[in-house]
Amino acid sequence: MLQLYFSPMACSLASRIALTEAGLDARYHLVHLRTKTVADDDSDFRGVSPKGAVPVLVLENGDRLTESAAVLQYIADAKPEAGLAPRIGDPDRYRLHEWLSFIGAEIHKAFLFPTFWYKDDGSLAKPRARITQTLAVPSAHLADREFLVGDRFTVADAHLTWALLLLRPAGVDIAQWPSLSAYLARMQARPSVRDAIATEMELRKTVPANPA
Ligand SMILES: N[C@@H](CCC(=O)N[C@@H](CS)C(=O)NCC(=O)O)C(=O)O
Repeated sequence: MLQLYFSPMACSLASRIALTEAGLDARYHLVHLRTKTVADDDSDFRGVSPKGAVPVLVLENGDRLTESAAVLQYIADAKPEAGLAPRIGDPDRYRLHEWLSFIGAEIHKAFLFPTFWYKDDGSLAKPRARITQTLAVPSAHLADREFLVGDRFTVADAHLTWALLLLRPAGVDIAQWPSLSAYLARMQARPSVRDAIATEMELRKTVPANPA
């Protein structure tokens, strides 16, 4: 069985959504990110991954995969019939990769990560200015599309849904982009998304707040 190391409402939420959409069973291990400990047994999370970051997906053969873009594509390819990623060789597969990279680098690492880890210590003015420019890209793309890639839900949508959810606590009101607000509402209406959020919000009450 696959295993996912996650932290409540961290970027690993996208992997939980993908696993749920794929109908794949998995064992979930909660990680405390600030102390880098695994809640199961208080062990050092860096022993699982030296990166000390979630998500970590433990594969059936025991190998450990990190990086949301890789983990999400692995989950999609583990259940191709769920259609969570275009097949390899389909030109849209590169569009999927394009979006996963954009969300991971331009929204997560360029904005959410510093905002949640460094709080507002005066160094965040530039990322705050830039995020408006960044979000104009998916906003324009989604103005006349239901999903990021093709005409069905993919793991890129799982990733963007997580990022949009975190923007509000990061101080960005996405109401200024009606297509993004409408998209997030559509995504939150999906049972997989709703269930994943409900599970992690419940767990979040029991653990210290997580950075992004
Ligand atoms: N590039 C990685 C970033 C993963 C990441 O930064 N995860 C955050 C949670 S959203 C984390 O675990 N941070 C802890 C740390 O970096 O120390 C990915 O896309 O998966």
